[in-house]
Amino acid sequence: MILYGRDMSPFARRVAIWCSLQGRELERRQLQVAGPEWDLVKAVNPLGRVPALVLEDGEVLVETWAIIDHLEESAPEGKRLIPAGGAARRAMLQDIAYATSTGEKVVALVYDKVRRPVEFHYPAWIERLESQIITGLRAMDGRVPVEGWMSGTDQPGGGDIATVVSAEMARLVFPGIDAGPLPHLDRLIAQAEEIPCFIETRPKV
Ligand SMILES: N[C@@H](CCC(=O)N[C@@H](CS)C(=O)NCC(=O)O)C(=O)O
Repeated sequence: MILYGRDMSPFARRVAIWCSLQGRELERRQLQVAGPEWDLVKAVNPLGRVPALVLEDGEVLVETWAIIDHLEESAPEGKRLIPAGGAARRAMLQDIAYATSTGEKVVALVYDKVRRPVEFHYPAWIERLESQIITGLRAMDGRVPVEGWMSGTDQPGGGDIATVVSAEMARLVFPGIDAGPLPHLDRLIAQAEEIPCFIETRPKV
């Protein structure tokens, strides 16, 4: 399979880590959606967005949730990263939801604060995004257990992946955003950073 999207994208990085933890072979195309490489992304996803995953038979999947759905459905029982049902599944999907929503706000802030020329900044909107990132990070911290993985098993699950990539992205790109102490997130990130696929995909700013 071929994954389009850089590790700087928390969405693409999530798919890359997911594939790795499931033991899948993955070729990477670390293309930037802003700039001249956009045409190469559009050739795969007409909307010019990442991640896009090209399957072995050439079929293209877009949107992280749809890609993850395929990875989960096609994985053998012991390799699935989301529980099959019940309260555990519901909780993990909410872990993913909080982390993904926060990640979306971080990406929005990149476009509205970093990429948009200063004369076109809308300060009230930037302030709103920053406050959502802060409350999002705090909500994520509150969902991380005191020890172990959010999955409740001896290995990271889908919620752990989503939480770590969104929190790391927020810190790497906007180190000035102060959400106060986030001890559980700090611990989870440190734990994840002992696993090769988290280290290898850590974006370099
Ligand atoms: N809802 C999408 C969001 C993906 C997303 O926002 N990707 C960004 C890069 S981090 C992108 O492609 N931005 C370019 C654009 O939306 O035009 C998903 O979950 O896959």
